[in-house]
Amino acid sequence: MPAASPAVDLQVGGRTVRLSSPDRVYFPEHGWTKLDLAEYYLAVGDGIVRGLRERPTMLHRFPKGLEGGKVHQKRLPAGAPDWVETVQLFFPRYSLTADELCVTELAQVIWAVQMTTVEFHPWNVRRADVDRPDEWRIDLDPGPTAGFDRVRRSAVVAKGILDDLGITGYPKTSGGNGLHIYVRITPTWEFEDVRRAALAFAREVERRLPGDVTTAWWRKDRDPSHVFIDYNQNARDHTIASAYSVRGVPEGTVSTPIAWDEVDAVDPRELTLATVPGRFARLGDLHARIDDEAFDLGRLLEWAERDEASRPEEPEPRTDGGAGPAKQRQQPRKIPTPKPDAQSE
Ligand SMILES: [Mn+2]
Repeated sequence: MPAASPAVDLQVGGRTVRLSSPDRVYFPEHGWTKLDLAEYYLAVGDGIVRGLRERPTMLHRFPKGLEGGKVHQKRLPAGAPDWVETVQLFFPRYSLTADELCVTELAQVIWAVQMTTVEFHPWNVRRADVDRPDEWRIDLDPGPTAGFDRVRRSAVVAKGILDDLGITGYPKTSGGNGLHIYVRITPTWEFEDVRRAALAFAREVERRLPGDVTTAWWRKDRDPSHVFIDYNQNARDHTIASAYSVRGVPEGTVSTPIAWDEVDAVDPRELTLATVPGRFARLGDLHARIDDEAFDLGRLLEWAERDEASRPEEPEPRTDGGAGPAKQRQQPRKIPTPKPDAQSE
């Protein structure tokens, strides 16, 4: 047995990040190591920083590689250098605060990799206002027997509705079986209104594609061959993997920005930490313009009001940040209690 590999020093934008155990295998099926992971993030540096910039970010850490199990970590790991920035969040349900990683430069991403992070899960807010999302996330989750063709069709219809609204959406693979579409919005509305807008949008997709799409929250109410549009990803304390985040799965897939004209042909399984750097070098960041314009949810909130007048209220997930009064949360109302990410990929 060779001795443990010596640490390597990585130069990242004027910082030095020491990477310990660089030869530790994280992805056994491919033999990809911790150093391979760090080099992946260096190769897509502008992209991963754009996906995380100034957002509270939860870390999915794998201290012993994928085979050793995952740690979901809100708080910044101990021992961070002073240039690793954080943002403090308050979790009313526990009356606790947590200082989460808040990326402003690539070296902080690489430091998180040193701390065994594989996946980055940012909030849909930035630190300037952690109560008002600046990102609406359209999460297309295929049911267990839904083929990817259904996801493609759902995405194309979603794009058509966005076009009708004059809104630009930015698609990416989820790194699993689904697709995400991100929309930059003005940080004007609180989580609940963003969620209402997201539900109204999802219902419009469902109206146009009733044979492919569902918005039913309860799994038992869903056709497993349909695509669920998970509007609750826009609720407080729900996070999904960022653009360019590697996923902690044996294939090392990456949540990868794509162009709209790739929706019909993309094979998400081919977008991995081994292939995405070459693609990034060729195409650049396909989400590079996401911050150019922020959109308004006014029309969607009108749709929400219309829907709410004619349909029963959809359940809200209980989260760490549940905003309602305590007595309301204690009512024996049948509300879902997903852990963040529990029903998503
Ligand atoms: Mn999803």
